[in-house]
Amino acid sequence: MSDCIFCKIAEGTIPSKKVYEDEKVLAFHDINPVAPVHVLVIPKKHITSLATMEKEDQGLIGHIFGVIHNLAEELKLQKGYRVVNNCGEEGGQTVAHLHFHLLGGRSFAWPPG
Ligand code: DGP
Repeated sequence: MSDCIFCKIAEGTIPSKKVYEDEKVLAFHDINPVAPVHVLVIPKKHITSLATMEKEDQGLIGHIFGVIHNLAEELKLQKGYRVVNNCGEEGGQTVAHLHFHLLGGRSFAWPPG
């Protein structure tokens, strides 16, 4: 999608601080971190949200969770971490390209605000 900021990050036309990349997935530091570790993990393919994903994307999303598992180990989050997906307007999604927040390095409260 030509006007999607995360597509531009995925193709490298907007810079990011990458922590992982493969053929299908990119992980990079959030520009506005809310925890000592705050990484965004995205599919390179444009998927607007979990609400609009296709059945064919299920394997890709499973792969993303494998990447998150590995990143949590590499980033030494053995005390625990949180994975967040904000979906749609009421879910608090501000960028319309599927992404998962990997948050760690501090304790988190529940329920979220
Ligand atoms: P969400 O509210 O779940 O849609 O989160 C979007 C996140 O994306 C938010 O934490 C800030 C981050 N973000 C927005 N624009 C950029 C950018 O240009 N670069 C990076 N690294 N992060 C961005």
